Amino acid sequence: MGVVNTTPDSFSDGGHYHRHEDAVRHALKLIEEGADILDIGGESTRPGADSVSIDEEMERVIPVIESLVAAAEVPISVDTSKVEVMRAAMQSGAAMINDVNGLRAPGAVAAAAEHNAVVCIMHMLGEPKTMQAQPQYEDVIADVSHFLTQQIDACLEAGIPQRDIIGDPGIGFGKTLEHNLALLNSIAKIRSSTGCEMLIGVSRKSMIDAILNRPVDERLAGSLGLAVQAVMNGAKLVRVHDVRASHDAIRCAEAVMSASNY
Ligand code: 8Y7
Repeated sequence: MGVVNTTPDSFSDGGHYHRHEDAVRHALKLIEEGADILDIGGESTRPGADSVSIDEEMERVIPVIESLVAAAEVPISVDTSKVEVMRAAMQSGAAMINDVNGLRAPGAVAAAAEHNAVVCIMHMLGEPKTMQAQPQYEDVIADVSHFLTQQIDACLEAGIPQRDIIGDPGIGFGKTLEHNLALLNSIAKIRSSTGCEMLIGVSRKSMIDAILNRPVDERLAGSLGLAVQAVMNGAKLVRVHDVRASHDAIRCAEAVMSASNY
């Protein structure tokens, strides 16, 4: 899954892709680089970020989605927590809803079901504004699995088929480094306890800084190591900024994983 930001304040793209044409051009480049899905977002969810209005988010993402649905052959995902944006995106031809809020907004599950969306339910402790202030868990693996199971059950009840539901432990969303490492080391366990395929987002995240002490523009090698590890631990999808490098790293790791033993 390639990340397409339409946010002027996105921390990792420095706001270069906030204009419509730039976002579309960037998205098409990510497809050439090997992206199987594009994730279009209009609200920064970095720690401490302010939220944007419905109108502002619509203006950012909907024209980009419309252009990409017309120009691209891969499914388009909308990265939003707002029901209005979900609905507009699906009406514009998006196939998937990626919600860092785990479809907790009133009406979100129903909107996804009505539009036959594929959904990614992500776990987040608290809200982007405050989530990194002393996150605490009884048992991070059990707590995250429990939340995902609850939201997955709501989706199933609303008629979304199991195969269209993806889970995500939400790396960096209300988690310490130790929480993130434990979750990444337990992808297979979370997958089997929820019954869903897993999506993992680690690209350029601050946990790499916490391990290696690297600024955001020097986290590619760390991102690739974590992405390969996530796939080896059972992740089905990885959400990345650097599509070509991630594609190559993962394809090579997969070639070894699928080889026979002599
Ligand atoms: C994730 C995500 C972000 C993630 C899913 C960033 C929108 C922060 N991270 N969605 N979104 N999983 N499903 O660093 O880990 O890209 S935004």
